[in-house]
Amino acid sequence: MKERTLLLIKPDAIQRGLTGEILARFERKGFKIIGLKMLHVSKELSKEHYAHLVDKPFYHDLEKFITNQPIVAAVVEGKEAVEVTRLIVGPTNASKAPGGTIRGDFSNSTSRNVIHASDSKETAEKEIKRFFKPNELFEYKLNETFLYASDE
Ligand code: IDP
Ligand code: MG
Repeated sequence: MKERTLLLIKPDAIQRGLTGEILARFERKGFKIIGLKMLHVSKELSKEHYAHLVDKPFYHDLEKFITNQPIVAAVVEGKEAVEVTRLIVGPTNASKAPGGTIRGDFSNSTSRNVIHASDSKETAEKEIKRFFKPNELFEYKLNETFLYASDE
């Protein structure tokens, strides 16, 4: 059940020097990083990515926050990547996120919750295309027999 999903390390995490720590958690779990880059999010890209939130009262702050400083975007691949990365990330309101999750360990806020992860397989496909061109994604071999059995 190999899947791909999109992660965005948000400006608050970059500013706080958490980029390496956050990426390390996905590597240690056994995910393969197949795309990685730093970029500035434009207002247009923000409106597309957060289309489900543009009418919310907090959208103006969210857009300002996400477009003001660079982010790091990553595509990770592995078993049940969409669901498992959401578990590693934790719930949106980081104040209520359990310890051991990224949001639980590094944030006490909903609006500055350090990371984005796609919320479904369909969203992941769209979001990966939104942030990465095909030639920015890399195929390479890892010896996955150390991660899980071939029938898992
Ligand atoms: P998610 O990031 O856990 O998928 P979404 O509901 O998709 O959560 O919201 C996207 C982002 O918008 C959140 O991560 C957070 O930064 C921001 N956001 C969502 N709800 C609120 C809110 O009630 N107040 C402030 N910011 C919010
Ligand atoms: Mg979301």
